[in-house]
Parts: sequence; structure tokens; C-alpha cells
Amino acid sequence: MNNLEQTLSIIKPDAVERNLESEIKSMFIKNNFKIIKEKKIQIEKSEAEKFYKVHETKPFYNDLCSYLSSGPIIVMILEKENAVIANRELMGSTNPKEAKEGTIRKIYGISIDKNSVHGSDSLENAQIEIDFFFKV
Ligand code: IDP
Ligand code: MG
Repeated sequence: MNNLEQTLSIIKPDAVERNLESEIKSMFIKNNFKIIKEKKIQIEKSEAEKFYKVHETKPFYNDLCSYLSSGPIIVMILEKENAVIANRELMGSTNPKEAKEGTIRKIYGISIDKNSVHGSDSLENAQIEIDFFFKV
């Protein structure tokens, strides 16, 4: 039962711009995630390109990296039992139109590219992404 995990969450520029930071954080807290570390930053496009390197062959890669670096973001380490999958469930599908009722992307997402939040997709990637933003 005890499977405490950490995952990386990002509140993306579209949500920060609409002042949704505290509403989205309160959804994490209501769902028993602990926010272990957080910071508000704006990254360079070159850093976004590194972060999203797995998508470098996709047609949307350039726009995606421009977008993530287009304004302030909130990066957070979230902790909970089975945090990786629990966060993916709370976020909802990549495309807000397909996301389940009550999920962050259903409530706040604008479109497949402006979908308000990022969450690590595996425990291995969670560690890589946490190190990317928080390793000193
Ligand atoms: P995820 O964020 O749900 O893990 P990924 O497939 O890893 O989804 O894609 C990373 C990000 O790239 C998405 O959150 C979304 O912002 C963007 N993206 C994914 N698919 C598309 C697409 O078909 N068109 C435009 N942007 C996309
Ligand atoms: Mg992904």
C-alpha cells in the first residue's frame, strides 16, 4: 500500500496568464497531493526544447517549445501515493475536449496545445523532470 511517489507538475503559461495558479493548486491539495517544492519561472526556448526532447520529431514540437517559454510557469514537485498516475488522472486527457468531467484540463484547458498543465508520464520520467527543474 505504501507507494509514496513524487511527480513533476507544471502550470503552463495559458493558466498562469489567466490567474488560475491558486485554483489549480487547490485542486492538487484537495486531492491529497503535497506540494513539496514550487517555483515561478520563465524558461528560454532552448530549455523548453530540452524538456520536450522526446517530442522533437512531432510536427507540433516547435510551437510547443515556443509556447512553454512564452510566459511564466509554475513548476512543482507533487507527492502522494502513486503520484504519477494519480496526477495524470486528475489532469485528464491531453486534449481538453476529450478529458473527463472534473479534471483540470476539462475545467481549465482551452485547446490541445493550451491545456493548462503538464504532468510526468512515468516514475522514471518524473525523476528526470524533477532533476531538470530542481537539481542544484
Ligand atoms: P501530455 O501533456 O498529456 O503528456 P504529450 O503527448 O506528452 O501529452 O504532449 C506534450 C504536449 O504537447 C501536450 O500537453 C500538448 O500541449 C502538446 N501537444 C500534444 N499533441 C499535440 C497536437 O496534436 N497538437 C498540438 N499540440 C500537441
Ligand atoms: Mg507527456
